[in-house]
Amino acid sequence: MQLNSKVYQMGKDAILVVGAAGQIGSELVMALREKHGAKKVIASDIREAGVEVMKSGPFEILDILNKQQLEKTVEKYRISEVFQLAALLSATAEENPMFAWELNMNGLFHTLELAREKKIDKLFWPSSIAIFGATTPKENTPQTAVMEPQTVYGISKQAGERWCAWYHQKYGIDVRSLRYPGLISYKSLPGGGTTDYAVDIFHSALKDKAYACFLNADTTLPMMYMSDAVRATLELMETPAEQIKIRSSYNISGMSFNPSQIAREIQNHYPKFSIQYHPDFRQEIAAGWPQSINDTQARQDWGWKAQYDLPAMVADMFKNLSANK
Ligand code: NAD
Ligand code: AKB
Repeated sequence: MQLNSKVYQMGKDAILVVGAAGQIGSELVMALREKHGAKKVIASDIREAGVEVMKSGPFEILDILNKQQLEKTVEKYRISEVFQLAALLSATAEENPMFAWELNMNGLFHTLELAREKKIDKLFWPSSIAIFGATTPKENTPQTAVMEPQTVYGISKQAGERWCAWYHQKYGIDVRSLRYPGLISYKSLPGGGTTDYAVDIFHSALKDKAYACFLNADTTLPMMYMSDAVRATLELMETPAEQIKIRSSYNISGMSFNPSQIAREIQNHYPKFSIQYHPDFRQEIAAGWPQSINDTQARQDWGWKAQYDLPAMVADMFKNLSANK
């Protein structure tokens, strides 16, 4: 049964997820519904989400660029907390820079403004390792470092971080953020990033036993398994406000690997799997990003610790992808 048109009677304690049909949103919605109850978590997107999200609780078609529509939804469901995930990711943003800037910035402004107008109490907005650039130290990249992002996506995320910090400093807005690394998941496909190869490779391994990678063999990037990323998001949002020392965005680390290392790990499960390298424009984007991330501040402030390394992630991906075939 689809519950999207039903208005629930509730106190002002509901949660709105914007961009709920995407790679993160579709899993975050389910984790939030598990925790708070399905009726309290309103999924929204400009397109319908997958069956699991659509069938398990309320869903609204919502364009984050339409502030009025956003306000109406917040009022209708008595929303107190928003997770604003809608954005164009690094590869897609390079192909449509002006629209990427509009979506990535105005999506954030519309929700920050809702908080300033006291229409919501709390906001989560994700940043990315893309805020770093070629002049940033690549290994064990610190929380605070030189940041000269070379992509439209990275520029928008860096600017977004500064706006989050400014709204907190100026108006006391309770906005929280994580610099996600590349995320790997089996439930939905990624939506136009540079780290997408690390998800595509599993589907190709199962289907064709071969993969043509758009990055070079030795391009090491920070990555994280989705269950760690969702847990990090929930843990950050549940931390008492006084413990949150960083109001721009927290570095978080999961694992680091390059295409040849993940290919070798896949061969431990499927010895006939082969990989070829045909780098495209995404190679240049990846070359400007860090290789590993220092997340000391997140560990200190709210006890962050990743659970999945490369072998554990690969084993869990195959377990779930094979079960869902
Ligand atoms: P995604 O592309 O899979 O999902 C984004 C969702 O936003 C899509 O379902 C899309 O339909 C929706 N959307 C687009 N325009 C919209 C609009 N105008 N109004 C409402 N919804 C709209 O992206 P994702 O991977 O789930 O990423 C979510 C957020 O996390 C983004 O801000 C992204 O920058 C950030 N992030 C993701 C990763 C990653 O590896 N997936 C890493 C770092 C940061
Ligand atoms: C992308 O590749 O664009 C994202 C990210 C690291 O922000 N996965």
